[in-house]
Amino acid sequence: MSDCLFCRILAKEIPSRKVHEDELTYAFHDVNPQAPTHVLIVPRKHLAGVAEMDKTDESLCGALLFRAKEIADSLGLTSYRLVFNSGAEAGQSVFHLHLHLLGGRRMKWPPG
Ligand code: DGP
Repeated sequence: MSDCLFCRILAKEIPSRKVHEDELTYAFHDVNPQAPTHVLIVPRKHLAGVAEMDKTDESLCGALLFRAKEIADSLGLTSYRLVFNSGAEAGQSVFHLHLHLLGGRRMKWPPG
């Protein structure tokens, strides 16, 4: 989608700091990090968010989660938080499905 920010990052029209890529996913550092490590894992397929997934996206969802675990391992993180913001009221600002991987500092719970 030409008007989607993360599709444009995937197309390399907008630069990003790559962490990992494979046939299904692309991972890069968040431009506005909320922790010493803040990586976004996105599917190459455009989906607006969690709410737009359907049954056919079940394995893609698993791939995002497993990729996050592999990236955390590769970065030496033993404690980290994984977040999907779903919908504007939950804090979603970019409407291309993405998983936040945050680590490197103590985090509060509940997040607020
Ligand atoms: P969310 O609020 O859950 O939709 O998260 C979107 C994240 O995307 C937010 O943490 C900031 C990040 N972000 C927005 N624009 C850019 C960009 O151009 N480059 C990168 N690397 N990250 C971006």
